[in-house]
Amino acid sequence: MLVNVVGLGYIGLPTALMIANSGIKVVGTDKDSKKIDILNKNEITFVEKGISEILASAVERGICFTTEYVTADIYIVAVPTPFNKKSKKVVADYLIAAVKSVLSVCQKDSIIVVESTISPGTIDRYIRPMLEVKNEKLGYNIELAHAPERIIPGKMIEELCNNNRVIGADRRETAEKIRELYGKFCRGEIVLTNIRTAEMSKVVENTYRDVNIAYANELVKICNEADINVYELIKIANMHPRVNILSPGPGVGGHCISVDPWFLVGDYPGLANIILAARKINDSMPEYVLEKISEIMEKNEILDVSRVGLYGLSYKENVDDIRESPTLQLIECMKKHLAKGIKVFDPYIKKKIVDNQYDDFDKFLSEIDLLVIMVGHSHIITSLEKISNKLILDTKNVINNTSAYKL
Ligand code: SAJ
Repeated sequence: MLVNVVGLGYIGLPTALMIANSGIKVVGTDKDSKKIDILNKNEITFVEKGISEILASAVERGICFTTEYVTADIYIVAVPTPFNKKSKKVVADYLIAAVKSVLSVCQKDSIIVVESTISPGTIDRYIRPMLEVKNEKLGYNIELAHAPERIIPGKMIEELCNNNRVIGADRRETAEKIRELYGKFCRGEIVLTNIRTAEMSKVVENTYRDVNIAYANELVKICNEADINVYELIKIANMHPRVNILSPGPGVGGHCISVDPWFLVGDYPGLANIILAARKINDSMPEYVLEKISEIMEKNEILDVSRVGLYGLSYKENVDDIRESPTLQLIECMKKHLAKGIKVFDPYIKKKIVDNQYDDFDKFLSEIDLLVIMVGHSHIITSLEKISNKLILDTKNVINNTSAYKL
């Protein structure tokens, strides 16, 4: 059997490597030739625990990386599916283009598995009609399946092996074949359903988390008004056997949780009310941090915003992914207020993304009076001595310094 994994990003690459390591022949395809060059030098394209090791062993087992699509038995398509910020709907262009390319090379009875996150109904709307044309025209029997990923950056490999997953397909037999493939590396339970339910399950799971984070973020605002320590409150509430409140923070980033709920809002505008409210609360958090910064500056007579440093640019701890990052949202917000000069440091981001971005932590610290922890990278937790004499706003509640301001 040959599997062609299309799209070698955060999901496609680890998936391709796991399948190759299970002994199946895999070709990884990506249209980005620079990425392919890097992978062909056996180097990784993003930071993730354990990925170098599984890349090395997959290479030993013969995985190939190319910009070409190949004739295979099963295709796994894991290309980006951005969303249109205005219409709040999924942009399926990359997915459509990838499937079109697959259809130009695939054989009679191939199965195309879509892993990319999509809004419910996307496969029926855009992908199924393309297949039907090909099947009818050539007498082919190409089948579709949807196997949305659930892995969390920072623990991708572990979760690829252990998470339960869902596979949606039109025919039970097709779903069974895909279950067999994923079962080669996934020890979790793999349930089978139809394509629409599989599409919806992914979006619903991420929306569930967004709504729960929004609840924590709303609580922080209420507690600040009520003069109650939100962290102590959450700890107490979570002692209840059926309560599990998440942690407030400077906003919700990443390409999933901050995006997927919009698919439901976009498709069901009159119905997705809690979901929309949650999105608005989470999107308001970078501005809330900005207000806090301004209060602290005033209280401590810091007159110049260039004496303030944001720690962390990635969307969350210990990853180098900056998509929809709260820090970037905060910087955008500052631009609206015409405030310039805030300094930024992230140990995971070497490439220059924003103005006044430092690559040397000590230099960064020496040039600021107020340190704002936006991301709780392990690095900051092991640098406590270096920041002990700093004024700190810890938006992630990661340090145990009682004099630090919290959200
Ligand atoms: N966050 C909070 N408070 C919390 C938890 C998270 O503010 O208590 C923030 C994070 O700092 C980050 C954002 O939310 O900015 C999202 O981080 P995350 O760790 O909750 O999730 P992701 O985006 O890294 O991964 C999610 C996961 N989905 C769920 O947990 C339901 C993952 O399983 C999915 O595979 C992934 O989205 C995806 O690709 O869809």
